[in-house]
Amino acid sequence: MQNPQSPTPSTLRTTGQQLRRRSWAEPYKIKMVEPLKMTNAEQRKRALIDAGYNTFLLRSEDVYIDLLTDSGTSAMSENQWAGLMLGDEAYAGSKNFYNLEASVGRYYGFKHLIPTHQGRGAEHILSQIMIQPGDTVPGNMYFTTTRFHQEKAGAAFVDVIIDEAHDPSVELPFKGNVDLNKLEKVLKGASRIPYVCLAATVNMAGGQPVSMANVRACHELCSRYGVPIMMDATRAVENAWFIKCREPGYADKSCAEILREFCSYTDGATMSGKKDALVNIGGWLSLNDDSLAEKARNMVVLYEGLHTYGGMAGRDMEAMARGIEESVQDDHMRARIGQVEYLGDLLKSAGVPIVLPVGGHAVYLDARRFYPEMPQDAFPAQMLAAELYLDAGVRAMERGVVSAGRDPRTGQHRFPKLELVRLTIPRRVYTQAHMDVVAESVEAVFLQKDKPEGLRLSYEPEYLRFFQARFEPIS
Ligand code: P61
Repeated sequence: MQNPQSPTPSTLRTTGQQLRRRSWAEPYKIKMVEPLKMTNAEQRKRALIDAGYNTFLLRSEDVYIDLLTDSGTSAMSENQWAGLMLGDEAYAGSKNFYNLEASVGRYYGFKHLIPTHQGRGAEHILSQIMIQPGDTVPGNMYFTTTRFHQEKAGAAFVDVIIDEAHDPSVELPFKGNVDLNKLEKVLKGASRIPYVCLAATVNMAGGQPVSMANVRACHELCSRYGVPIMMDATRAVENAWFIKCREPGYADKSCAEILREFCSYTDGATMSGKKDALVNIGGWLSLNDDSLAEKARNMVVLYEGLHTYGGMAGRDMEAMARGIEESVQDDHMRARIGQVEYLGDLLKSAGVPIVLPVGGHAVYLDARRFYPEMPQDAFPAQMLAAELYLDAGVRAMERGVVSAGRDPRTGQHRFPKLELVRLTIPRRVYTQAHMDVVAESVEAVFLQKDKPEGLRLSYEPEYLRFFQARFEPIS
């Protein structure tokens, strides 16, 4: 798919007087570096066994290129670091809270801001104040922590994303879209729907965006049924960038303008500041409704902290206020999404099976096509993430049957259609050369002649099992 916005070609004259087109480069230079430890195959094998074949349980010092997540792993700017020194650590009414409130109001447009320690803190509070046992919450594909809090509050989650989102090979510009027919069916049929949960972008589908036309249509439909839309705004700026690049009528609008319009079709949002907002910790819940916001403020003091810090230090709120402003800059987004696209293009041209089109924060490998013979209950994606680590010390994340967990009613594995491994790119951290190394390693693993048989669970925790589960090889 052509991305009209990504290269801003300038022309450079070479000595031969030929015109050569150059694509973009990052809009920053590197001021401080963090050394990486190199390991050999024997050390990695030992580390993997110690970690029970779970990349979440590896020590980060044993990892060469860490693509586990883009969550809290971004590099902050000099402006953000300077902001840390301006932390006002008063227990109540920190000036940094008001800066954060202003920044969220300006760029996202919501009325009330309730800070939380990270995204799941906001999800917990939202679920507790809005959901009653027996409710139904429709959403455009599940996310692990989001669905967990909805189910814990007594709701059943119903997936209303378009069917194509479950097929890694279908190329559509807005594969995160809600299927309006599916949604209307749920709106008509379910006894009580506290809200529709709309993620932008959709993490588990491969970082796929939602179009402006789709969120507008959702808004119209939900308004008819009197049901609010609560957005998962974790990567909404990346979503806005895709709208700019792919949706007719938005090429000349800024990312910031698009984000405001998108949010205007929703009634509130949960946010993990650890992604788009370029900070290492923090989150928030935003609401337009006054009485709901009052309930949330009552809850936040129980679980997070006072309503003017919600689990964050003053300095962290300042870094996030500044990070939000940087996150909506077009030059930043062009480089951010461009780097992900670069890795995706390398893998695509090497014939490696990936989710198409390449999404916002990560390239997703289709583990089923790496190991076509392996049954899903031998955890192909978990196995693939382990093999990638063994090959070159690249850490990735399983996003398949392990992440999907067990159905709380039947206790059986939930078998998702997508059995993926996520190569997640932290913001402003790695170079193009790192991406080249990753692509070579993934290709080598794809071409391996001796395919592993898979894994079996040796320890399974009760909640969100993928974080702490342990495995051993079947053979
Ligand atoms: C991630 F393996 N994401 O992608 P918190 N919504 C969305 C997220 O992506 C998200 C949260 C809410 C993580 C961290 C993580 O199964 C996992 O600030 C779209 O992490 O609480 C987090 O935000 C929650 C990794 C979370 C996982 C859950 O890597």
